[in-house]
Amino acid sequence: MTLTSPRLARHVCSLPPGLHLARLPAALVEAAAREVTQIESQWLDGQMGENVVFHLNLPFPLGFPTAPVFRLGSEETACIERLACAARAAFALEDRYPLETMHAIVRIYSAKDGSKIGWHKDKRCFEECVAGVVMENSLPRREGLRFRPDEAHLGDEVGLVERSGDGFMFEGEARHGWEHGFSMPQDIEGEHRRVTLTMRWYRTNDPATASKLAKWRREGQHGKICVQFLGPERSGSDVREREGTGGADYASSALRVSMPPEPPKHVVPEEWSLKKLCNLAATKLRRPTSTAGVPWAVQGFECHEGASTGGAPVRVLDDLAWRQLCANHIALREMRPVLRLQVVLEEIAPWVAQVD
Ligand SMILES: O=C(O)CCC(=O)C(=O)O
Repeated sequence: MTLTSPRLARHVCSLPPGLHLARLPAALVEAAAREVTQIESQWLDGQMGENVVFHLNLPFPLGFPTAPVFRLGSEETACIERLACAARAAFALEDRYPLETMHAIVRIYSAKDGSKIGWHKDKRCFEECVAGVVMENSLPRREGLRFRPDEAHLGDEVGLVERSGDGFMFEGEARHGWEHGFSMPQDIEGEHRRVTLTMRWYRTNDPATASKLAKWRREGQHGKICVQFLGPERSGSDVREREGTGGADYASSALRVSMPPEPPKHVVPEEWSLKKLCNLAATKLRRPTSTAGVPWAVQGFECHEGASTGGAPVRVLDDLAWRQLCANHIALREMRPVLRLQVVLEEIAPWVAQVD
């Protein structure tokens, strides 16, 4: 393995100073890519964002876990972890950065939803060197990560032409004087994907980062729960609008509330009251579009997840039921994946709504 891949360098005009390239073993990359596919089908359903992600070892941001975080040593991510170690060795970072402070993130970009990552520089809470590996790039022209200088630096925007197994590491000017990003080409059609593994290391000499790291190690996701509001069910009515109509307006004759195609996730403290959760749901639902203008309030939730509820759907209309649902969810599901809550709405009299 060499530190500069002549094949990659041929395809770019002038790389930012401080960007290094390498090749990682094909068998290891393929095994890691297979794990990504497996995890994607089990854990990553319904993520909203510029791309689909999961983390290894530590979350980012620290203390706000919005996607699964697999511990080092997890059997689901054994090959991805080996690949991360191989990349760390390829760029001679083993003696500089320990595995304990590594934040590795897998990002899946799909042509079908126009995934991207905007222009950015990696945050200062991370150590100097940032490393990455391309696990898959099935784009017809294999467009990859792009770099452009900031206002204080000279150079032309350049793009890597990638193939799976390409590794890169940036430091110095490439890290602090240039931005990087990726967008699916505009004209692309079909199922093409780009899948990457990026590794950064938290700086432990920064007191704020060190204290967040210590909290994460002590508590993990303890005390937090990630919820997703699915939409809505009308209280006391025979008409039940179910989830699964992706992006549709959920409508009954009297009630019409529109939901985004994939509702976002929200991390909330486990001790929140049902009232607080209902208020959050109400603010996240888009305004009613009923021409009749029927006012409504979020009364509670229904949960259909067998693992959380022991089979039957559970209605959560008071604090006791919410506490019970949380306790079951946490006891049964180790990594606290998203808890999907179907909103139960109640109609309220127009004069009450006006006072509110
Ligand atoms: O997907 C990539 O290659 C880059 C990811 C990245 O820039 C990041 O995670 O900050």
